[in-house]
Amino acid sequence: MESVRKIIHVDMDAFYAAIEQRDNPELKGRPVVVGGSSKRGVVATASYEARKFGIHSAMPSSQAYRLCPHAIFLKPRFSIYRAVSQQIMDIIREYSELVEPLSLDEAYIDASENLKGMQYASKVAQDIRRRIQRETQLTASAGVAPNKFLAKVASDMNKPDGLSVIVPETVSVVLHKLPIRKIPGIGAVTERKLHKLGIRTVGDLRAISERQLIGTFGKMGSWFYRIARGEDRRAVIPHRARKSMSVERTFLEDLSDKFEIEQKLRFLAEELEERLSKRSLRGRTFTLKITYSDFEKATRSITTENAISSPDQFLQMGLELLKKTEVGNRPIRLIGIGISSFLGDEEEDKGPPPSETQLSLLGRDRLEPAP
Ligand code: TTP
Ligand code: MG
Repeated sequence: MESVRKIIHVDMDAFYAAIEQRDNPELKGRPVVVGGSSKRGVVATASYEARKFGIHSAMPSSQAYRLCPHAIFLKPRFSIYRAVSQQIMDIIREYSELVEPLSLDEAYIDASENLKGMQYASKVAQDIRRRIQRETQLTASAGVAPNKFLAKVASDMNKPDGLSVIVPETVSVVLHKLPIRKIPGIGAVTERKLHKLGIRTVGDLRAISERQLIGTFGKMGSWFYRIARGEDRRAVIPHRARKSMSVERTFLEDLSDKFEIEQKLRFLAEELEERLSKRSLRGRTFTLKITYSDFEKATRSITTENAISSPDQFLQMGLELLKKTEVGNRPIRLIGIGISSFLGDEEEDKGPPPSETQLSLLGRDRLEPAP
């Protein structure tokens, strides 16, 4: 028989807002909203005091303002959040070699064989929570269970500053009323589809036969069948922090026209900015990559003092670097651009404040692979 795994999911409470409250004591106990402040901005997160007014992540800032005009609205300070994230992940990594960060503020830990030789995963989780609190003055919630899905459900059960444990005996009770949206792999589209079938909770899902689920959802159906029973065999996959981010295009036909190449670059610039802002990443090195039609490659890069972060900047630098290649005289089959030298932990962020589009794109970093 396969031995039972011990998985912990750690998730910081109101992460961005809690950091702002920590760093400015006047904000403690008050409704704080972090996000885009202008008309088109969205809420990244809200303190628990602000959530009482119905404010939540991804809500337009204008709506948040209507719900609670006396809330304090703040712009995000990404470099600080990244530094705190690093601190938390460093603490967690003292407990296990198998740590999988999901975003800046959450991670899965396989504590089956933890580095401290602790017998109980709940003890590991409590220890981690206590150390995070002591070393960052911030609270984390944690869930302990035999798999990733249940551990994540558990960490949500006792928020903020709580710990929950799900054991095999309590699985069906816990899952019964859970909204299907909490199932990994169920986004807005599948949720709507399931709602139309009258399926709103995991309990509802559990009442459907495996055959029927597979008939309707294909492979995903058998995943739903198992997850509805609290079964999830996904491994905790440790991965190191990303060092660069890039986008590229290979063309169906080789390109030599400068104007066409500039158009491609324009698209790539937008795409790169979107990807970077989704992950709250900003860096100082811009790289252009070219593959000529004979497969010879060329890369050119520029490093600046401040963050290079708008599509316009990417385009300008891309065009500048193109002049240093043979593009125009020699056809190319691929073009790519990327950003590296991310603004780091200790390093003070001297760049411009994030642009409006970045704020409106504030998405969560979902690193979890689709099941
Ligand atoms: P979450 O862990 O989802 O939220 P939270 O930590 O603010 O609150 P809690 O866990 O106590 O419910 O996300 C972590 C951070 O990621 C959050 O502080 C801000 C950012 N974020 C966004 O920028 N946009 C989003 O839509 C979400 C959900 C989070
Ligand atoms: Mg959180």
